[in-house]
Amino acid sequence: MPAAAPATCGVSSGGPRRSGSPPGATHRAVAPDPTRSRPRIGPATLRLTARGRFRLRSGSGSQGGKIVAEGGARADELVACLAPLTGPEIEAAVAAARAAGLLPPTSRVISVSLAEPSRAALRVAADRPAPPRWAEVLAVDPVRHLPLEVVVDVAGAQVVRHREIPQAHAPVTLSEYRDCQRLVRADPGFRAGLLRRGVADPAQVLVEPWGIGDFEQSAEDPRRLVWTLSFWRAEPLDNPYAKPLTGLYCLVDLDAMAVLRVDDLGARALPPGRGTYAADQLGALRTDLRPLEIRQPEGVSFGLDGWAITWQRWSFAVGFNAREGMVLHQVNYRDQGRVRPILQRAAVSEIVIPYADPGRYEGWRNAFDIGEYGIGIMTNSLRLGCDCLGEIRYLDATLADSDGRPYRIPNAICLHEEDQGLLWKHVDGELGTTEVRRRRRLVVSFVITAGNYEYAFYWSFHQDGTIECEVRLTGVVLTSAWSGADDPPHGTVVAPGTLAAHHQHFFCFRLDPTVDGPRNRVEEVETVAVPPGPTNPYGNAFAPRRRLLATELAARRLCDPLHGRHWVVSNPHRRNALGRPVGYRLVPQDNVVAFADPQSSVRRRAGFLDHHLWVTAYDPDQRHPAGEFPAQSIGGDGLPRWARADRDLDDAELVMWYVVGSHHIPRPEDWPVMPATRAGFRLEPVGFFDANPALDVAPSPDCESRR
Ligand SMILES: [Cu+2]
Repeated sequence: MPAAAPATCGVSSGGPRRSGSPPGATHRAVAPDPTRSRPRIGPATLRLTARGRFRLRSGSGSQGGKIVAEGGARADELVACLAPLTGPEIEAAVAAARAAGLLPPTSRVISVSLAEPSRAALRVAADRPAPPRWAEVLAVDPVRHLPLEVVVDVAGAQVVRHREIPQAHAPVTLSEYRDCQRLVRADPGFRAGLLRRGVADPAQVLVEPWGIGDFEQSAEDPRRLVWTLSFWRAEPLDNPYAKPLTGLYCLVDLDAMAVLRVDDLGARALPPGRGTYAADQLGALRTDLRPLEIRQPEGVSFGLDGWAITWQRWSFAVGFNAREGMVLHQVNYRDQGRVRPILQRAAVSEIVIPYADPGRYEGWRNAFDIGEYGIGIMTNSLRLGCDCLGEIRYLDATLADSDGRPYRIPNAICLHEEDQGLLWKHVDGELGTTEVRRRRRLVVSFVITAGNYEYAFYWSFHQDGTIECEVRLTGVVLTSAWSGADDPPHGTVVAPGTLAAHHQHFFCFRLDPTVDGPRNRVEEVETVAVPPGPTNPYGNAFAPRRRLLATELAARRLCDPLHGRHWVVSNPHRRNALGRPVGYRLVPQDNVVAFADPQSSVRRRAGFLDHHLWVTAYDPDQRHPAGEFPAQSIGGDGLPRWARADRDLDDAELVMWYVVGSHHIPRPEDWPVMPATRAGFRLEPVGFFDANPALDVAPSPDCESRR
């Protein structure tokens, strides 16, 4: 949305913190032992300079050093530019917007986020100050039914620009979600429906407001509508999804905060179970597991300063906003003293869950968790439990509530290292030697709760140059009461009287590649068999086939695992020691097509589901694959619209959009809480290095190579 790139950039209110004072708490499995001295992997630290800027200094190992961004800019300053807004910055931005009369008293704040500098603005020369910090205040005027956007220069408390956005429906705010729940519980018509189902106490009813999409409303209707599903805790500690109050629905006007209609399609018998999964409710638990400790007696091997992270040869910055949750910025790899950029930015940018039940209201269940709500606001505080193990550092997130006041999510982002088995190995039988290296990875993660579901996002950095993105899906499946056949066509009976509809989870990741520089190209690579003949006399030959994705329409692609299809993003201006362009490849893992009809509401509104890969020319205004405001959209916006421009992609600033589908035909084992399943992709170097970049990983001290 920042249309004009900031011209210059002075940072510092809200920049990274001083080294040695990580912003979150530390969870230690084992206290560090300062008396032991093993070679460290070499964290680097950022120091606050007298000018209020940040300079990277080497850690105790040999791998620290100043980060240099593409174009020679000071990456440490740029990292500070990209840090999320602080509480005081949020307050200052909202105050400036109010003082300018741009936030009416009745307005509700949706989010206050950093207006990120464009790529052009970040390519500042080393001798120029970094871009200014701008805040983007997004609010809704419920009286005029309009989203409002105000961009504020934080340091100067000046409004840079503002706009009203007609014909758009703003996402649901946190307070609206809760107000809607209270409103429905208090509604006489809803209460009458509860009584018809034997439910006397509305306080024990879970009401879930769902986006209404383009159902029940004309495109011209500016009101913000949701509809509600409801579930009952028969006992205070029960799993509410065990008793779905199927057939009872409310239509709510969020702007007026009024129930428009209660539809009771008739009560269905409630399932008998309680869906219990809490440890203190289950009775006897297993007692045959002995302790398994993750010990890092000398502490972590990564460097963390504010939002800047270094580990092994990697450096990057973490951001956070209300819509996308965690964002990665400026992912670089230091290779033989040279800092080489790989990604400018990476984040999940939309999540859509189409459900397959064609019932009267069940067919409306098409959640857009990012565009309709925002997953930053759904982010868990990881203070409790064991989401990560070992020596952990946390980062807190700061967001704005519906009144524009900052609030904190303590321990929103988790950083930790993991041993991941074998990195590489070879036994030379003739020499009798064994060389083996353990694989360690740095994992940066956050977890959200989206109603019944949990999504845990893990970005992992490996010693061999691989970047891995994994989503783990867990939580509770969405249920309906069911009294029909045992083998329903659109779902699975997961417990007596409990139907979990078939559905799919789609995650659209936005990746801004900068492989060894800003201008890249993308090729599709798949393997084909060579026809038998004079050049293939034994019929055994096969070979990869490369095809340049030269324009946006040509770059809309589906996965094809049967031919090993993947996509290589490369820099035609940089070659490796073998004379080939340096590159990274996007390697799909399990994926699936969307099964909803192409003309269905969800397919029209989430047009990006038509393809697994999209590549577009970089445009800082093109940020969200289903458009800026997918709530109640009629479709057509976002990637399908942008790609119609069919811009040239060869040797250009690019954005890659990768859509991962997780197909979910529920099974009884998914009840009452689902074992985590996985979806994701990898980014692997392909000719980016001249040889295995992990050759210099030292053998583990306890596993020395032996002759
Ligand atoms: Cu699922």
